[in-house]
Parts: sequence; C-alpha cells; structure tokens
Amino acid sequence: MARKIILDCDPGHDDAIAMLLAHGNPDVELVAVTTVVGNQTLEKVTRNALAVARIAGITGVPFAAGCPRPLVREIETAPDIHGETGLDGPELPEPAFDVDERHAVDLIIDTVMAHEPGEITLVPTAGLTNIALAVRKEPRIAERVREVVLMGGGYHQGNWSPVAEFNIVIDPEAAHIVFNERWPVTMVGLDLTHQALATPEVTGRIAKLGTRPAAFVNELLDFFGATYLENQGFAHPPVHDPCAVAYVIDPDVMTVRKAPVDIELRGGLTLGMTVADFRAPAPADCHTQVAVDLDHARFWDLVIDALERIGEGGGAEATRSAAQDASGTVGAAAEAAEEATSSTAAPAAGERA
Ligand SMILES: [Ca+2]
Repeated sequence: MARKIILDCDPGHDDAIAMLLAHGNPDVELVAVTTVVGNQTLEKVTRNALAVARIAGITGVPFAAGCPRPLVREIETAPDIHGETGLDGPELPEPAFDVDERHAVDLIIDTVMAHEPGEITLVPTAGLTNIALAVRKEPRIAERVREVVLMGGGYHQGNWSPVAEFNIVIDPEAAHIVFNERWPVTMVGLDLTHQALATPEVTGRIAKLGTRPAAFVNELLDFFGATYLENQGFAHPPVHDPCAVAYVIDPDVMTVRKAPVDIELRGGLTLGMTVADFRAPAPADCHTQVAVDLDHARFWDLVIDALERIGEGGGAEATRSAAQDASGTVGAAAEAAEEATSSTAAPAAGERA
C-alpha cells in the first residue's frame, strides 16, 4: 500500500521536484501539501506550490498555507538561490485551485488525527516552523505520525554558515522542537543531498521525455544550476528535497546511520548546527538517524520514472500563459483566441491583460 505523506515545503526549485516525485510515484500518496516561509515569503511559496500542482496535474489534495515567519527569528529568504519569485526560471501557470481555508498547522493536525496511528509520514523540505507548531498545538500527533523524514541539516557541512544548513538555521528553535520529540526522525542532510547532483546525463534523460512537466524540471534545473554555480561553486546543482521523498519510497536509495542529533541554539559561530553524536554505539532509545550515502543512479531513476508516469500532467491548459488565463477566456473563445494568435503571430486582445 502506498505510504501516505504530508509534504511541508517552500517551493523552491528542489521542492517542486520533490512534489513531482511524490505525485508521480505509486508507492507514496500525497495526502496534503503545506507551505511555510523559507526560500521566499509565504505568499510566494504558496503560489508556487499551486502552480506546480497545476503543471503536475495534482487534484483533490488539500494545499494549505502555514507560518509567515519563524518562531523566534526574523524572516530570512534565499533569493540568491531561488530568485525573486522563489521559483525563477520557468514561466508559471496561474493556479487551478485555491488553498484550503485551514492554516497548515491545522491541516497537518487534522490529517494525522483522522488517520490510524502509523499511517502518516511527515516530509518537511523547508524550515520546521509548521511542524513544530503542530506538535505543540496537538502533542498527540507525535505518537501517531509514523516518522518524520526531513530535508535539512548536515552532520559535517553547512551551506548557510560553515556548519548550518538553511532549513534548520532559519528557524533553529522549531528544529529543536522537532528533533527533540520522540517520533522517529530521519535527517536527510547536506552530506547526502550534495550527492544528488543533476548532471548533464540526468538532464539529458529528462529532456528525452519530451513532456511539459519534464521541460519544466529542466527549466528549474537550468536556473538552479546557474545560482548554485555562482553562489556555492557547484558544477552541477544538488537537488536536495526529492531525496527525502525518495527515502520514503525506497529506503535502499540511501544508507542511514543511527545517531543522536540535537540543534545548536546558542553558538556564536554554530547557530543552527545539527550536532550528531557518532560515538558508538548509539543509545538503545535513539530515535534519530542521519542519511549518509546516496545511490545516485537509483535516485534519479525514481525521479525520471515519476516524470514518465506523470506524462503531460495538468495538460496543455497548464502551460498556457498566465495572461491568457487572466483574460478569462474559456472554451471556444479561448480556442478562437489561440487560433487568432497563431495565425497572426500577434497577441489577441485578451492576452494583453
Ligand atoms: Ca525546500
């Protein structure tokens, strides 16, 4: 049976690919998508999540917006990596549906409590603000959640500081809450995700699929690759967030090691560091583990297989320009407008909106 997951994200180029992987793979089922401030403002990442849903053809899954700022710290976003929109590069369609009326924290709680214990896996690929607040608001979710598989942290390296990773350091207090709950936590950190490189061989395989969602992924990787080269010195971009989804789908895609992990909240140089204790043996009650080695080929096979299954995703209507959507033309009128555009190579009146 497919594993049910809640994806808590801040799209974000790699979040978008994580969402596509979760949607396209038959062994996981997206039961909710929640957003949180991170790579960009809450408003922007929520809009991006809905746009990705349209491209992927995700329907019938509630999306909810969560926290607009971290628990304690000021907002810190990542425009140098993800651009001003949070998803710079491809042209994004207008969302096909609106967010759920509930706050993301309530959607998470409602979803976990409505399922049997052990049914829901939380997959956070962003700052941990929503998850921390959810478990504070409804502590019973800690024993009902099957496990938390998160992208964040790193036991030997950082990216936002020498030792801290972005998702953790933007809300270290939230991370502290999540890592100190008694639920099983798998930390898919930079040590692992820096192995998930989108090499030219990978983007070549994606291009061969020839679908709109596949082209969208390569447009994301073009932009992401350029910013990662400029800002972090990577020849090929590391595609972090889908690694967490991949672990839920197929634990053999990576090796893991049990180790206590805690979050540094006071260090002058080390704020937000995920401090992993590798002194063996790990205590019997250790509930945290860290991802170590990725099977690169197996990982990208999963992503490409998911894209193949998605096919054209939301279909042609998901790729029409935002301006055309905004004009409100539908059905025959939209077709007529499109025909007029293609025959005259000039924008139809409605498209200038
Ligand atoms: Ca993310």
